[in-house]
Amino acid sequence: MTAAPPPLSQLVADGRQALLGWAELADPMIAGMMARAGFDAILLDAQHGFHNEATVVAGITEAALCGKPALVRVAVGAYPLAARMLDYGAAGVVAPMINTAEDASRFVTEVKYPPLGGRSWGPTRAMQIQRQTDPQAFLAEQNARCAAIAMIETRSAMDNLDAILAVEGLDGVLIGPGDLSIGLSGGRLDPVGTQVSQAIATILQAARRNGKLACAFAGTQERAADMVALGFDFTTVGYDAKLIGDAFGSAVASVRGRVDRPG
Ligand code: 3PY
Ligand code: MG
Repeated sequence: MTAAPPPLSQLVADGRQALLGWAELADPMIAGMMARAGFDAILLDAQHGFHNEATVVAGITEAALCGKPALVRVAVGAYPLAARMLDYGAAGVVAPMINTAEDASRFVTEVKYPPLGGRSWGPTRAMQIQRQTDPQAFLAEQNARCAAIAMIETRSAMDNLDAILAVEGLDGVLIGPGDLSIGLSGGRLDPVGTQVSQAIATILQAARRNGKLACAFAGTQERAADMVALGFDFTTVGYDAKLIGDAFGSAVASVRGRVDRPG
């Protein structure tokens, strides 16, 4: 049997930096392909991506087959779903549009067991994914193991950054550069512009100050390399629909280029 997927904290121990495969497409085989390709962890996107509860269960299982942990991004305000994703065996949950410390606290309450939070007990599948057969031992390590990650992607979140990061039980932040650019500019999508780049530096410093994980969404390989160079713990490298679409496009262009070549 493959070893159990490690917790996210282990992937970034001793200053290591992890790459996060971002899966919008709901076929669980995508998660497996990403895991085999070398991504350290996989995120299944149930906000803008096409994942539902059944495909999340399958995607987490497929990643676990390769010994890789899977996170799930839930929809805006869907805090109660966080605990359900963890019951399915997710290593952590990403909550979009966290704007205040109150938002972060409500989210943490769903992710952590008492006394830190209010998560309800029922981890049949999560115990299988973690290869844990002792319920008390499982319970004892979950609050440290299951990550609550808040997306910082609005002007309000920037205004409340330190208060959000100070929430006990919040493990880290993930920057959403698309929404952040729209919010900061008052309506322009510019995820790699100067305004967002400055905000990224501010968020990274604030995460470090508060001892929390710093995660970046990067839409391209070039941008991902920049985020790794800045020191982010987790960085995405584009996302499956774009990477696959690009690969199709270059395959077609390559064949057409050979066929159409004069002489
Ligand atoms: C954003 O850029 O706003 C994101 O949420 C990344 O998916
Ligand atoms: Mg967003």
